[in-house]
Amino acid sequence: MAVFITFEGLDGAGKGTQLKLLLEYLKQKGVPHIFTREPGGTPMAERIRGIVLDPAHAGMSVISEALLFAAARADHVNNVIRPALESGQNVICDRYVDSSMVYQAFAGGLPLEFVAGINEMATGGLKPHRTIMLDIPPEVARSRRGVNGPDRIEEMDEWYHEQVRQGYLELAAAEPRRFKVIDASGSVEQVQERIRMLVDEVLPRR
Ligand code: T5A
Repeated sequence: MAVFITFEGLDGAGKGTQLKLLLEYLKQKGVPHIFTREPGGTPMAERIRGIVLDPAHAGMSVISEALLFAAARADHVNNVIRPALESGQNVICDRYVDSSMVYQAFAGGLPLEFVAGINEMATGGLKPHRTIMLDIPPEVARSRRGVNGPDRIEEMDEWYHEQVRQGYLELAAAEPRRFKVIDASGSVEQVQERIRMLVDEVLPRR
């Protein structure tokens, strides 16, 4: 059976850097996989990504955010993630439902049950086998963030990003077998080594 592995963390935690290295590793090992991301992964979901992250939409309410992320996710799960898993491809995904739980509920203030409920509908209850969160303090994440100018959510204040981090740690404590937290303040190589161990643990034996 193929596995579904998701990556989480604050903006700038280093997911992009680490995922690139992980994908090279999986390719070298000959592990069948696809890589995808949220928000996005299908043409429709990529268009929603453009809307929801656009700094021009500064006044967007958190409820609109939650519904847009869930709408994008429903399309992504139905058209990319489930078909890949059913055809035996392991799925590596940059962000998933946990991002909505921490950004829109823990930090955004929506009730946790509401965000969990719309995502249950959107995904048909599909959960990752493993989630790896790259953990760094918000100030380190901010200092690492891109040169391309912040998106709408990156522009939120330090308090917001601290709530996101605390939300992740609570989710990890509630589901320790699925949800692993890695200290991402180490070197790129150290973090990658830990990621590979956690991924190898859940990959199907061949
Ligand atoms: N969102 C998303 C929600 O609110 N709800 C949802 O349901 C979903 C799905 C998406 C945004 O949408 C929000 C969350 C996000 O705000 P995104 O465009 O997908 O955002 O981007 P991010 O996930 O935020 O990723 P970024 O590209 O901003 O950052 P990364 O990928 O975490 O970091 P990366 O690898 O680009 O690294 C940043 C810099 O740090 C350096 C890198 O070289 C790079 O310069 N770096 C290191 N430096 C020192 N030591 C290390 N170990 C380093 N690792 C990386």
